[in-house]
Amino acid sequence: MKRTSKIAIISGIVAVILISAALTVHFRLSETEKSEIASGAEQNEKESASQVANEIVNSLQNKPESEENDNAEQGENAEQSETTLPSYVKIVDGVQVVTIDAKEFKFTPSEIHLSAGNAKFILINNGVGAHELVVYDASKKEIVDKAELAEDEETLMKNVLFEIDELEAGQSKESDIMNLEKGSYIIGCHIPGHYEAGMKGILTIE
Ligand SMILES: [Cu+2]
Repeated sequence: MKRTSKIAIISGIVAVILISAALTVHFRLSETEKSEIASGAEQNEKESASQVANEIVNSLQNKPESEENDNAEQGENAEQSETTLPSYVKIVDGVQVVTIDAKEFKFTPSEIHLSAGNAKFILINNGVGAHELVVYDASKKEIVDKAELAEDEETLMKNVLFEIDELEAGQSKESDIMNLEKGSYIIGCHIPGHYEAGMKGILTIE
């Protein structure tokens, strides 16, 4: 083989190596770019998803986002109520759903805080005997107590905000959805002796 053809072959090989190296670098770069673009898009998606979530939470609380931004104090309050939403409350389709556990002789929770508006209650009897839930305005305690003693059902019905009737052990029952107004209410189990034994609590609607 002539020297010139050897040089031509070697330089041909070198050229192929250089071109393939250049192509590899280019390909890897574009892969990196692609994944960068992809992760950027993912981030955007995540951001818009959390924005949507915030909007839903805001609409549930009937607090427009602009109002929150206009007033720093109000924004702070909104944040506080979000972070302190008690474990016994779940928001389902804009309704506050409160789950109360009843057993001898205690309601859990016994101090309930809700916002005015739609709410429903689920009573679960985790005790061994029967229990019930009666809710009435705190100012009507005397009337309700007297009516209880006298077994005056009519007066009771008039003065009670709502009740979930006697449940046997292991049963649970939910109330209707009610539009609750601000106020202080008493919750109690009115099966004889239960209220006195500690089956009572307060419901504050703000
Ligand atoms: Cu009871």
